[in-house]
Amino acid sequence: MSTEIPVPDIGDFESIEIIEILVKAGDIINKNDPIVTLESDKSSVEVPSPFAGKISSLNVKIGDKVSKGSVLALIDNDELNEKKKSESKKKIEIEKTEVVEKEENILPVTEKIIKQAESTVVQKSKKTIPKKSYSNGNAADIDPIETQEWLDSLDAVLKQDGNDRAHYLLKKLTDEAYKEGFNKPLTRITPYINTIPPELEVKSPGDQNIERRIRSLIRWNAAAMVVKANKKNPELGGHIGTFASAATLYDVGMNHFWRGKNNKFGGDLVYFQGHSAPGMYARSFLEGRLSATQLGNFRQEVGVDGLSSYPHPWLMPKFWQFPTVSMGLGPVLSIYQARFTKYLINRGLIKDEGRKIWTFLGDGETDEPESLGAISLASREKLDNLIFVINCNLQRLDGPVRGNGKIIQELEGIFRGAGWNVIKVIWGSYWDQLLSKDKTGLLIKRMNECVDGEYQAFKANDGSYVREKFFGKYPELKDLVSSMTDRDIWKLNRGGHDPHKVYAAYDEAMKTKGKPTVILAKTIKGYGMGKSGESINITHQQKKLGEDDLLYYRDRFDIPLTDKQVKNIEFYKPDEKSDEIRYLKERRMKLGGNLPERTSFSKPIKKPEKDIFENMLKSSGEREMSTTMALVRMLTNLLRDKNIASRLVPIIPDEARTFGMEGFFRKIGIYAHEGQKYEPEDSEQLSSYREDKKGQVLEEGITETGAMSSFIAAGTSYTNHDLEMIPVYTFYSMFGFQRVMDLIWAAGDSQTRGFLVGATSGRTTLAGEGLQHQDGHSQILASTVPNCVSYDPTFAYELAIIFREGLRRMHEKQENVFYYLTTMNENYKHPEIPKNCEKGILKGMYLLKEFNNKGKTKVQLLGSGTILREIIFAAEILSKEYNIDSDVWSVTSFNELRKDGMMIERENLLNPGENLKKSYVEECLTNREGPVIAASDYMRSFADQIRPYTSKSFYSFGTDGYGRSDSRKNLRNFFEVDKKHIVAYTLSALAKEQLIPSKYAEEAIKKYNIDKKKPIPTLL
Ligand SMILES: Cc1ncc(C[n+]2csc(CCOP(=O)(O)OP(=O)(O)O)c2C)c(N)n1
Ligand SMILES: [Mg+2]
Repeated sequence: MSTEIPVPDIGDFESIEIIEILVKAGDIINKNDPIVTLESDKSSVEVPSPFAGKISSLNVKIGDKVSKGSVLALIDNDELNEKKKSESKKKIEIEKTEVVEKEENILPVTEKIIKQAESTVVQKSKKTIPKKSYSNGNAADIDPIETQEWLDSLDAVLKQDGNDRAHYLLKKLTDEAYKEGFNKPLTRITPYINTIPPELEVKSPGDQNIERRIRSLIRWNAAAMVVKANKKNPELGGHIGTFASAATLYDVGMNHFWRGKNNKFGGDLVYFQGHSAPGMYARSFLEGRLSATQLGNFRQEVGVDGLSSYPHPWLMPKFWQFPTVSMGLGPVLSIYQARFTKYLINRGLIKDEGRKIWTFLGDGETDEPESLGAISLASREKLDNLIFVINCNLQRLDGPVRGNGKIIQELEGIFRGAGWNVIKVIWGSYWDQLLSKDKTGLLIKRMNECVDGEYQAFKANDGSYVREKFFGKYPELKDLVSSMTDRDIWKLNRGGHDPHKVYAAYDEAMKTKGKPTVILAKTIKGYGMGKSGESINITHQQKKLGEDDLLYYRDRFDIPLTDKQVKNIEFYKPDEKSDEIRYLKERRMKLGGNLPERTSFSKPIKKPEKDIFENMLKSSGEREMSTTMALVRMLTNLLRDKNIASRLVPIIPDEARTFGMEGFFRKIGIYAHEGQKYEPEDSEQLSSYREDKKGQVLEEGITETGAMSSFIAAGTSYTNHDLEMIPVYTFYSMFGFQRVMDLIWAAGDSQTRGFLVGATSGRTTLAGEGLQHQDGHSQILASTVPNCVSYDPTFAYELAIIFREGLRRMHEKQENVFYYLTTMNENYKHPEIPKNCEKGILKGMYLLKEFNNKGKTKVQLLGSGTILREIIFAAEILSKEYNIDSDVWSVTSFNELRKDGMMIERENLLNPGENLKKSYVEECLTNREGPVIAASDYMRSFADQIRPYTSKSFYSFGTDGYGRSDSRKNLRNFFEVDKKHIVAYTLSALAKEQLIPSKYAEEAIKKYNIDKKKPIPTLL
């Protein structure tokens, strides 16, 4: 029995054209296999078959217009049941093999390595909480006896029934209080003490003496590296204070937690705080990964084997993984990295090995909106593979981060409010005894009331100052420390410098499930630098230490160097056989490998066969479409290529419908880690909003910063996950480079591979949207990024040739470039690809048309993007009405032409005695007649870039100035890039060149009503 396959609900559309038929009579198909592709001027979607079976007949052909309910084909039901049965069997088999494969893939050796790594993480031993004496720490307590009764009850519950029961009761109490009208929200901020009480701390299995010695050596070498460089040349700069404050935070991770990448395990990913780079180099030096010469060449990268100022994968491609020094980028990039890791796992593309992403940032860095702006995504997506460590040294560059408040408390509230697990590491072990000895509650009270400006001052002074200013405020507290010397008081350490506290916090973070963790560690900026730079406002900038300071630093950290060696600022590395070096190497070996280290073992992706692009190379006939639509069509085709399909990562910040990409929702699904818990209101429709745990589209919501971070995560997957992915991030072109340029720069530094697509581009093409939407400069911004390859194509075939080459370069040849393509929303017909133009399309220009029949005078007309069409119209008018011949060039990329021009010019200048080489622009134009007229929908400087590479007179036109709303026609007239202005300006240019009399130009200006008095649009 045959069943009809009808067109499902396609939303608001009627009479939509069939542009492709994907099955024929006799084909046996699966459920959801595409039958036809429908295309309106707004979107392109495949219609899937609702059943499996054998197509018995097709009822439509290409070019037919269909609406909801139109019958596309008949499918044979007899086959249906058979097919269904075998399909479900097959499915079970597939599922089975997947599961089996997954388990088998985890080789016993891998398990061993993972277990070994985990075994360094000691399991928490259950300890009983000793009875605490609660007391009146709150001066506002009006009935201490009643308070004590409540506290005793709590104590009893905690002892008998544990934390969960206590938490339940507290919640019940608060809920009840709210019901009764209690209107003071309970704070998300806990007292200014460590989150993990000493009794619950998991102890480090490490040898603390050796670890301290190693840490001291790293401290010395890191500081020496900066001082040495600046002694050589004070221009070089550098930072000592940042790493000095963070050394313990890094050391504990390196010795015990962060697993390296090897052939059995993917490795943890660590985003190091940019300014702490010297510390990472210093450790690598001890590990034997960097030489003393390299350390001596810190911040010297020209002509010597030196080290980058900060983490730059571009400059140290085997070492650094993530560029983090532009503050705020590390945090947001790492959140999306953690999310992308889960995406790959949920899509079944990589194994879940329990890898973690660790991110280090400064407390000052949290001022950046990028640092905190995406933290809710991390908890919403339950990123328990993500751990932030915020080094709260209370200072940034100029002074305190929150002199009048407490940054740790502020951040605790923000992160806890956003749903993170917060672990505060404020006080070191020396405080434990004092805290337990204090029966008055005043110590916590005093800790709570002091602001960061005071805490900074305490550490800039000495023990007696702390005694007087901190403990001295309450006589009870003064008594508490009366038996301690000033030296003892000075020794009261901060949590972030205490390896035990740090270990316990990291251990807890590793075990946290279902949410991300932030560790707020209190430290001292410039720790150990003494009077020259500890906890003082100028610490951040301190890069020169005098001899006395260096000697103090050596003594402070027991570095076995003589005075003379110190004065020479020598690095220190103990013998390979020393306990320290053996210990350090053994720890890394146990943890599976080096860190940081950048490698890639990904396999190249074969570029798709030509036929995937074939229908884009043909004429669209009478059909009009935009290049954005052509792109969507191309991506739909690519999803049929077995090598490419699963690797495509379409990324969109809430604009899929604008770009006609909603067809992807049904076809490949929107990634959602929890799947879809609701039936979408449009579930009956073809482009229903379908969320799926295995979904492929990253629908980011309205965040270009987030979308760009996803682009970088996907585009660097070849190194971070050894798996090549192909991100295609499509955005409103105005909200791309202009909005997230710093991230795009970081994408270049990270050697990201992928396609950025600035859709709805061009200052006059996006007509109605106006000033803040109309982009006339993203191409120029793109030209500033060295490894960004950019094009502004006009026709579908150009786009196809460029895209295919992009895939070849990035994924077959594995070149570290990324592409920027501008596409438009203007509909027009697309011609068939002319012969022999592929090379020109890729190089940046090719001859599209010649008007040769008229004779006397000729002009070279160059057009890019949509303005090429104005140029073609202008060429026709010049030929028909003025007898002027022209060569019309399609310029696909002024940016690429400029790169070629620069290169050739430089080569010629470097080889003065040799025959001059021709730039590609010259090659194209030398034997052509007449001046050059070049125009685009971008600022004039876009076309101006090639002016130096031709000896011809050159006139460029573009859209300099602010955009505004109006029709395309009016806008092109306003910006003087329409066919009329091009005709008039061409005639004027020819007159200036004395090739025609000026009266023709004057007449044209009059004829086209061009107002000579109208100011240039940049002034309007
Ligand atoms: C986007 C950006 N703005 C400004 C700077 C300059 N800068 C470098 S370090 C620094 C202060 C950092 O303070 P914090 O985050 O607290 O780190 P710390 O050195 O104290 O650990 C500033 C302003 C930068 N690197 N990036
Ligand atoms: Mg700081």
